[in-house]
Amino acid sequence: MVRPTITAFANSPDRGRGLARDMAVRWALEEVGQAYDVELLSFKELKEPAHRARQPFGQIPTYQDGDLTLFESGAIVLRIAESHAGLLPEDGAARARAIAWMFAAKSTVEPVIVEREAAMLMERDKGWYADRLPILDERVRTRLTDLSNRLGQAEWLDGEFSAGDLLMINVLRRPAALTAEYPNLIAYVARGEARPAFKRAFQSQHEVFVAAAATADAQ
Ligand code: GTB
Repeated sequence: MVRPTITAFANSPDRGRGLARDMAVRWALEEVGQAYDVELLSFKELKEPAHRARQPFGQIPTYQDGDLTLFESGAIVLRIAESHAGLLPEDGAARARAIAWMFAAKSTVEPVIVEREAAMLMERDKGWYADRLPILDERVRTRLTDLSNRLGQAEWLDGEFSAGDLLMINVLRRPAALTAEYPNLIAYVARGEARPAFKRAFQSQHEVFVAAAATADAQ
């Protein structure tokens, strides 16, 4: 059987912390027990026509499985979850709710965190930064307070662990997420990170960083 191939950074700026979006795809593949190959790409290769043919925006991750080529980490995780058992409930209504949490992670929670992160990385030296950062902080807190209230002391967002939890936990792991202000969200992320599949995914992306660092040292 042909294994799917994903793409990831050859030199991830996160230095092996599992913050780039291939992490969610790796974690999903590990959860369902699907072996996979990884094609590592330089920043130059990302923007070349061969990669843009599979990812129009010149980004990672992508997913190739037989004739199917996909981009967008959320769509890839959904495809993995739909084509394997283990990441979406069998019951139709529960399945739809789990998919709603996937969309919530990617379109309701992630954008405010990414906006804050982008400002912290790229606007620090701008005159407006000191005024803008508290506004972005509050937007993140608005989302996380609601998420924290909904999760309460539950283990996962809606019953069993699902692809919705997987994507949400990936989003909450971003350093700009302010997750540290919410004890139940800290515990939720820790439960995700304790899963053997998460650990395997983390380890495999971390090994890419270790190997790249060793090569750089040898040069
Ligand atoms: N919506 C797309 C998806 O979910 O697949 C977004 C994909 C995306 O943003 N990919 C980024 C990329 O390829 C890598 S993950 N960027 C290169 C480019 O746009 O030229 C974003 C990311 C990058 C670095 C860190 N980090 O260093 O901590 C974290 C997250």
